[in-house]
Amino acid sequence: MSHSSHITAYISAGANLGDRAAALRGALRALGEMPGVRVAAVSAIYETEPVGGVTQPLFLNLAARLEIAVSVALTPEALLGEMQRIERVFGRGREGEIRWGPRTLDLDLLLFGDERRATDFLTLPHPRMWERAFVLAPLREVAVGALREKLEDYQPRPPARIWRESRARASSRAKKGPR
Ligand code: A4P
Ligand code: MG
Repeated sequence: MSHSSHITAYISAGANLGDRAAALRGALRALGEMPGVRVAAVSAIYETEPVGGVTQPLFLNLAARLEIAVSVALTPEALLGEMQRIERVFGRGREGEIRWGPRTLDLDLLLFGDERRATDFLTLPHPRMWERAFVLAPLREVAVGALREKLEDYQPRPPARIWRESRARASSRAKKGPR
């Protein structure tokens, strides 16, 4: 139970082409298969309006908390490299992508412990995470510790209040919960 035995990292995942939910699930599975990486918590899937000006289909977005064993000495750069490999696996054979345009899978590394980076390859914390409801709403569900406190009072502001939960998740909740 020692808090020093693992590093907590947060990722966000988005998809708006193809079988979006399958890409998100596949990405989580692939991350969980990395040595020393445990997918400790996964948010609901949110269906969100595209942000960034390009006319494109709705996204599915989720966030996850990862626990990374200190013993494997995984660097944030190595984790992002693996995330990009996973993106390529799920993007294979799809049409070319434009920045902020449609994609079969986009994985962003939001936070990796207290690490800070400011390179083109990797910026930590993720520079745009605090502006984006499609990141913060799911992140709020999986955050622990100081991040959880920081997000506790987070309320999406218009025009960011634009998501709804995916139908699949909403109906599984409806089954479990009271009417
Ligand atoms: N990079 C640097 N820091 C990071 C980091 N912390 N995590 C570099 C991930 N990547 C990081 O990323 C572009 C470059 O950022 C890479 O070379 C990487 O090394 P990319 O994923 O290849 O390209 P992108 O996603 O098209 O660009 P960008 O700037 O990352 O876009 P965003 O910010 O990811 O936004 N609307 C909704 N509703 N939902 C979405 O998920 N996503 C985007 C993409 C736009 N609008 C959206 C959504
Ligand atoms: Mg990205």
